Amino acid sequence: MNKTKSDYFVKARQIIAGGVNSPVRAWKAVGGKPVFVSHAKGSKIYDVSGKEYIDYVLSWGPMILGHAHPKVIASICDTAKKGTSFGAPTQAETQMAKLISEAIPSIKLLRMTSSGTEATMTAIRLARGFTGRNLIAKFDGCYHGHADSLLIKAGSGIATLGIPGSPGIPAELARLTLSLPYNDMDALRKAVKRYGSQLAAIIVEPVAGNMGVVPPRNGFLEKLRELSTKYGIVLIFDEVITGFRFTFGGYQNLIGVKPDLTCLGKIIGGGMPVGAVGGKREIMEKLAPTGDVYQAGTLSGNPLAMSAGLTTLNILKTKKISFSALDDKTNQLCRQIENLFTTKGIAVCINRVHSMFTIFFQQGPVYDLNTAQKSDTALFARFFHGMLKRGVWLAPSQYEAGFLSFAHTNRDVDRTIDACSKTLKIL
Ligand code: KE4
Repeated sequence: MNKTKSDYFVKARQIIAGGVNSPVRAWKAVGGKPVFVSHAKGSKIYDVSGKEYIDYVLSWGPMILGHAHPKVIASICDTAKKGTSFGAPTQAETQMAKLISEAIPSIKLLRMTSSGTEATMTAIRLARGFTGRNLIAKFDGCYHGHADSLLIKAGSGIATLGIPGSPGIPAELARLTLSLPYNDMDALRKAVKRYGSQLAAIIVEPVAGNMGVVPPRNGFLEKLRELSTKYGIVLIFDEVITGFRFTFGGYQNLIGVKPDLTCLGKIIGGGMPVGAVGGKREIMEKLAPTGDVYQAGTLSGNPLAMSAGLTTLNILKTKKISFSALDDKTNQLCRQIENLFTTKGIAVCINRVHSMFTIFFQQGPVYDLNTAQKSDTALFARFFHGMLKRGVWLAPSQYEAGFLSFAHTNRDVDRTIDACSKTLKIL
């Protein structure tokens, strides 16, 4: 029987909350019923009816080599034959920690987790345990996973303490998080002047990807580093998206700003469940069992995730891989899309950092959450569906990042431009 996609979603919603295991997959931001996927290979993803799409979501970032890379699949299969989880140390975990530490020198000691959320949650607890302070600061529009202390909205004024970003988070806890405007140096200075000695940590996406792509302004991260050092605040770079996305290392390697702790995820797991937190030895040693800051995980450092991650990172480390070529391809795509919109007379602002990008449906510039939210999300939704119909799978939200992989070809770019040109005719 030829099931329609709505049948799959109807069935899923009967037994899975919202029909999905992560909210953004339900396509609430763009409307319509989500496409169900059957498989993926390289730069392509296929729905249950067999339709092919050029994939710019890449599972929200991890699939930088493209889907089902033969060496990654082989490593998972070979590893699985030897058992899938032991709950005991393995050499692969040591190899992973060594590889990450060599790639990102600020990471002297590391702890694996099974998600980015666990990594950032652990980093916050570590910073609080290390400093003995309770307050933390984040930035509006940055997402660090769904731990209570990080699902916080900005308070009414710039330097007022946070309010819960979701029901179920106690106001008392929310008040321990300050949420500041991204890229706003004055707000940062004022907040640190007022709360500096009480702040355990400042956590930031060094390149924001969760309000759409928003790069740091010149000097913003350097100022963060300077103020964190001055007030003894633990500076945490959330590199869950940016880790190994732009170079064989973190964004920190490119700008020469060293955080005290770094959170990783996505790419380091090669598509398997993964996260990691690492950084200064004196902080990381606070973690149980050497220290008394508790953290644990049944599947942390899981053999399959280590195998897929090590294979992925070792491929990224080879000279055959050219991150600059990936950047050029992404630039080529974005420039051609921009030209099409300009010719059509529709205002878009495309933010691109290396191989991640967002097409904001507005004049721009977009440099923080407030400016990002000026976008025409209804027009974005129409564009999303128009591109989907023409075989191009974009992120189903204006406030997400698009990604290219090393499997994306010039022909993929040409087909995407063609789909864009045809979509603009009906937009
Ligand atoms: P996970 O718990 O989803 O592995 O990682 C949380 C996380 C932490 N930090 C950053 C910068 C992140 O972007 C994420 C998760 N990213 C989202 C998409 N932007 C994952 C997609 C989803 O939530 O389904």
